[in-house]
Amino acid sequence: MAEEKPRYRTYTSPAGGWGAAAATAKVLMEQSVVTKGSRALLAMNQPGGFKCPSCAFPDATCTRKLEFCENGAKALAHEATKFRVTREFFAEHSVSALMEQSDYWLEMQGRLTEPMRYDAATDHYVPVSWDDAFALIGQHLRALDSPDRAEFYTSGRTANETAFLYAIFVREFGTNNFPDCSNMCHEPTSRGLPPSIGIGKGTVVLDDFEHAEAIFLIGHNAGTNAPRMMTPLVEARKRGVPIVAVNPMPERALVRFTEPQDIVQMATFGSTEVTSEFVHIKIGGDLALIKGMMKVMFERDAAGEAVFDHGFIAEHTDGFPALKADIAAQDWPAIVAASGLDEAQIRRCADIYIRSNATIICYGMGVTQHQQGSQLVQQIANLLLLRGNFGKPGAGISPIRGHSNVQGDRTVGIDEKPSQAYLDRVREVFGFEPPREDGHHTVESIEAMLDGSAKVFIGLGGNFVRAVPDTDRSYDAMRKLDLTVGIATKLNRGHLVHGKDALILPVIARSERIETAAGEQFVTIEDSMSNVTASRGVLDPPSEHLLTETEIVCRMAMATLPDSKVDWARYIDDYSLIRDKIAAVYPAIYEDFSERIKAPSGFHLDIPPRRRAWATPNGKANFLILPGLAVNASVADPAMLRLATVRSHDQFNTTIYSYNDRYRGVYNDRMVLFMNADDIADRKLTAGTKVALETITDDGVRRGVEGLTIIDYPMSRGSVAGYYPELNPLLPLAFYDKVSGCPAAKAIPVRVLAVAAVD
Ligand SMILES: Nc1nc2c(c(=O)[nH]1)N[C@H]1C(S)=C(S)[C@@H](COP(=O)(O)OP(=O)(O)OC[C@H]3O[C@@H](n4cnc5c(=O)[nH]c(N)nc54)[C@H](O)[C@@H]3O)O[C@H]1N2
Ligand SMILES: Nc1nc2c(c(=O)[nH]1)N[C@H]1C(S)=C(S)[C@@H](COP(=O)(O)OP(=O)(O)OC[C@H]3O[C@@H](n4cnc5c(=O)[nH]c(N)nc54)[C@H](O)[C@@H]3O)O[C@H]1N2
Ligand SMILES: [Mo]
Repeated sequence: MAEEKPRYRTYTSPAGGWGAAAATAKVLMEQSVVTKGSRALLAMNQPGGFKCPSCAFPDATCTRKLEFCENGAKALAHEATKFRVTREFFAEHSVSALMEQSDYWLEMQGRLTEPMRYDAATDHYVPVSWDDAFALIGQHLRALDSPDRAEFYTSGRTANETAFLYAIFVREFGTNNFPDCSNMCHEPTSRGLPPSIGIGKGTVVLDDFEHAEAIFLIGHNAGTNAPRMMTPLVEARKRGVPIVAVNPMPERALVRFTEPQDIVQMATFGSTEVTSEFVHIKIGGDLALIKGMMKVMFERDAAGEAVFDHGFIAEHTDGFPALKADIAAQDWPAIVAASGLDEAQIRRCADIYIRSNATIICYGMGVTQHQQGSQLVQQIANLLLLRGNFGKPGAGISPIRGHSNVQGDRTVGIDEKPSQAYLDRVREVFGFEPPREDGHHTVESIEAMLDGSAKVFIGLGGNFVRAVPDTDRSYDAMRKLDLTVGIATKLNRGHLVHGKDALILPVIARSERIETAAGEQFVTIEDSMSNVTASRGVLDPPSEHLLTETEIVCRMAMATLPDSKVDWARYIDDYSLIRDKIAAVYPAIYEDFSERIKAPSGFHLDIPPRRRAWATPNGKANFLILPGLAVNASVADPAMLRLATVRSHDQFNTTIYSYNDRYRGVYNDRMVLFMNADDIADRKLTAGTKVALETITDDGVRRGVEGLTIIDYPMSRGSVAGYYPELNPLLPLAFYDKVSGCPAAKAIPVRVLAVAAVD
């Protein structure tokens, strides 16, 4: 009998390489789309083709033969799948029965094929005509006593054209309630950076990686979540550029990587050591590291070394004396304790930073998803400002965004706190008065559902209930609503945890052709480095009953606003008319949109810090202070561990592609807890046993997750990790960054309970 393979085994090969090539082939086979999928992959991220529906990392258009990665291939294969969810499927399975199935099972059923309405009498979804679906939405929205009783969610796959119109529709309807996935993701960048450098976006472009003299990667897992980023990193490393990775988990691709598209490396089983300095930070310890590095800089400056760019600081910044005072107030024992690092390593990091004349700092969810994520992002900007690392080649700040168009959606109006200037432009261009008060972000929208003030939820993409914190309370919140609408490609839990009335509206996906009465249409997206490019699908949609997202938005508007000032019907067929309106509302960045988008590699939106121009109230870049060393509320419990919820290599957010996490050596299981050997021993536990986790809070709500298998993993001490969304029940809704509204999905205070002790 064949021996069963262990579920947990250390992955010793380099990341990427043949493992990635094999995984690409496997997922195309699983979804039965080998020929169709392979053909589509050739058009991915190519001029005239479509943009990868996975992450937001830019592609070096025109310079490489193929521009996709293993995880882009998974996203495509799952979108192009041959499996279908039909009316017969819904007739066979009640909603209660579907609730018993896993997220993975729901995903594997395939593409949605026609609009469906929930029938409470039978507890089944039943077919509904598009006309009746829109009529139901219009009826519910018009019946509300205030437009603020509706919540309009957006997930970041939505293209610019659709997101722009959705923002216009919702504002003409009368609210700024725009909870969106960015609220849970890089909102600390969008809100934290404007007071600091005058824009809530990254300042580097791909070309800067070729000129950088040092690269810092703080709190993100590029090999899994932005695999195309490995190419510039490997190239920089081959040039001898120091790469510092700051992470509580020694992520495999940060250590060793084989370029799947480097034929020589593939053939020779070669690989590149990516990180020159691995910084094994405690979860939540980054603030202490950054302040420690600055402390070294102030010490060396005091000793007469040329450490700071004094000319830049004098001409371009404000707040340097306050920063100096704040750094002087931190002592080494506290810095070492809060970061979990040796003083010597912090000094090495500072030295790498001081020696480099052009530094890029990249960061992800390990930085943003903390209770003071926005202020932590500001400290990264402080560090860069000290050496004038803005507005020169090879330098700048580089948030690694998530969804392919999450940045673009925000640029074109998905914003619960819109600027008055934008609202004025909307009034001028469309002729209605938009609401001026701030709306709800994601956490506030759940609070409004819980207190009964919200009545309607419309989700343009995404899987809201699985993505948000406090799963049990969020399910209750959703079930109180009068109407929930899921505009989606795939069935997900968000469609099963629903309001009294509920609709599932299936859409044409990114990789598919959009044919309208005006001919073939394309959409545009903005990547993480502010490049705007066109995306044209190449595949046939999976069913003739699907609509485009744009048509759905227009028809929701037509059904809701009979006296609308906007000629919605025109935009259904001709997307260039939408782009003309985007240009009219945003003349400074989108002037001549329709012309400029004709360039094969699109165009770059203006980022003023690249010119050392600062759109802040004082016209300077500002050093902003976060006193102390902690980014999360302290907890006085000696048994406490800090939990980070992370993605596996085989998922895209709430979409689970498989139960494996190859680079971390986990197979056929997602209910695991990554834990340091000493932390396991201290608790008299052993690897392989099952435990429960409980959140430490004082709000009287018990939050626990049971059945987690301990994995002995090289985590930093006091830090544990497990998978999102399975561990979302542990995240208290109240633990969020008050500047940006971003829920803390990292550094949750938890204790481990031996299973026998649970109940
Ligand atoms: N294949 C794939 N690609 C994706 C996604 C996906 O799910 N699958 N999701 C997309 C989306 S929406 C996003 S936002 C991005 C997310 O991409 P990432 O930002 O990489 O997201 P996470 O998986 O949450 O991983 C965060 C990393 O931060 C580390 N970390 C945790 N806590 C801390 C801390 O306190 N300090 C530091 N320094 N590090 C910490 C974790 O160990 C982990 O390596 O990826 C996008 N791309
Ligand atoms: N604990 C914890 N929670 C987290 C995070 C974390 O790190 N830890 N990360 C947060 C982050 S960074 C993010 S971005 C959010 C993600 O939150 P969401 O964006 O809401 O979630 P996704 O899983 O990306 O959404 C997947 C669904 O989108 C639909 N979909 C896919 N493609 C399309 C399309 O082209 N059009 C339409 N209309 N629908 C489509 C499919 O039906 C699919 O089921 O989760 C957040 N939640
Ligand atoms: Mo994200």
